Amino acid sequence: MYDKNIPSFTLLFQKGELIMKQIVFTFLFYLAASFTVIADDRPNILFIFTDDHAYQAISAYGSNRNVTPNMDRLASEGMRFTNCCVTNSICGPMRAVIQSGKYSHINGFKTNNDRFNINQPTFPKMLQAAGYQTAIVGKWHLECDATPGYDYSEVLIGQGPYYNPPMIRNGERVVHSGYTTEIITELSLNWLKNRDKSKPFLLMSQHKAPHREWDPIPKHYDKFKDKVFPYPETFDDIYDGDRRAALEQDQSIADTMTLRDNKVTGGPGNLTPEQKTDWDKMFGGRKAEYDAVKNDPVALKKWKYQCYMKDYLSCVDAVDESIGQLLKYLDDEGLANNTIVVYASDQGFYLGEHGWFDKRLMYNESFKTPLLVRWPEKTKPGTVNNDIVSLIDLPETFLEIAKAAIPDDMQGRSLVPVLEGKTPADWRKSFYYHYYEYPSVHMIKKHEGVYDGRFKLIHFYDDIDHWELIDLQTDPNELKNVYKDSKYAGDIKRLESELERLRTELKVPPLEINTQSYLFDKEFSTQKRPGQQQMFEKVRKDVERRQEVLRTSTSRER
Ligand SMILES: [Ca+2]
Repeated sequence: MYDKNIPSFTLLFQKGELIMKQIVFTFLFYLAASFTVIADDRPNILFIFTDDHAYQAISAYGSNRNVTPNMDRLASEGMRFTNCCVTNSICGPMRAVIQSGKYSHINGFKTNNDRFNINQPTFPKMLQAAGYQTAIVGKWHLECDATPGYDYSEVLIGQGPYYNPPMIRNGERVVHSGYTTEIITELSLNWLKNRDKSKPFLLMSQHKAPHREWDPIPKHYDKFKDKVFPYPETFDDIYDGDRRAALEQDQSIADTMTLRDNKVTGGPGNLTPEQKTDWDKMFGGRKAEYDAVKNDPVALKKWKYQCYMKDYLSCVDAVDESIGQLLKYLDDEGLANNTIVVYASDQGFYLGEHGWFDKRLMYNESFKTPLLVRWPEKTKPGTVNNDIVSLIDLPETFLEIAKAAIPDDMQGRSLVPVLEGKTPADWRKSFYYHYYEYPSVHMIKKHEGVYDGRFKLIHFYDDIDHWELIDLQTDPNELKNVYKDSKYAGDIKRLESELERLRTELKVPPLEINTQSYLFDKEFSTQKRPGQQQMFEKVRKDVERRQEVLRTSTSRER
């Protein structure tokens, strides 16, 4: 390529120029490359997740029991969703849904007794491959030790305790001392401070709180210790109106809530002497209070509820404080504008509605969950969204935000247009639900159902074959099954075919009905369900008593 006639010194000069050009090009290339990294302005994702946090316990959702200034801040600076549904109202399975973007029957984690197969595709793995720095801190609860997809993980073991939690940090066991909510906050902040600042991040900061048994610390408990909480409208529900599963549950404040739940006996087994002193200061008086009401069922139920609210809301208070600290970090570091902050709970919870605690059912308090999203660059502050959305939409939302490909077999839908205030015209108008864990703790029957914004058609199956239709327009508290009311025949037909359409679309296999099933009211036998005698016996006694209340109330009406 060089002219043979050119004198050698000229050739040398040309060669030198070429080398120089190469050096300059290489320098510019690396400069450009490093500039590309610096200029990776894809938004950060801060996902703050809790366990069993009822929307009724957030002031932005109208709580009449507590105030949550930092959650409210997310609502006033972002979007509050009023209609966020869960696919299966229980802890581990909902976490698996978020990891995989798929319903329980596809991702394989249907009940808390299952294990999540972590080898399947998950959205954090995809974000990591797309150049995000990924971290998870706190409750994992997928019953598998490995956490692939995360550059950093420090997770609780199983449910994890409220105090002094052992955790698994990148595969190694470590033990912390202190209050778990505060430890999770501190670990989250530490990771944020020490992260690789050249990459956008995903941080999942996942609390154990406010899961049962609702163990607070004095700093938060003192705020509530003398408060008297209002009772929900349905506190004294007697489960009439043809609601079999409601009648036959084992999650009532009256019958199921334990003395440990109410801090009369027991407590965390791993407290330091100082923590034990604080604990006794908080709860030393509970035994005498209990003794004063224990022989009066009406007074006892109310007292248990008051204890429950004090303890539960103290745990929520600690979470709210945690959110405040994380938001402050984003403010201080100038990250608030380019970080999408999502707050959600793995499902809703009963705070005395229907006389219950816990979750699992397709009724509103456990089927709906809080969802607050702040995204300053896209979402108008203070907006309220009523579309039917779900936690199953989050993985696709995060992938779209990260400009990563969304796999075809994920079963939610990205919320990005919704967050931009432009809900697509073909957004879902109905939603499929399925709960599987029975017989098990709380004895909530297996059920599936469809929700269309006004109605819920629910099929309880396994040891019963019971259908319910709830008309939320006339019955917002869900106290009456109108399935047998002929005036709804057309609605039932429409909802049945919608249920079938969704089952097909979502690839739901035929219902697994236990062939060794028993009929609750005909043959209450424990022999066909070995190993669960005690649970069945307890529920049988509770149900007999409830049926007596029902008979008495019906005869009074006559
Ligand atoms: Ca939960």
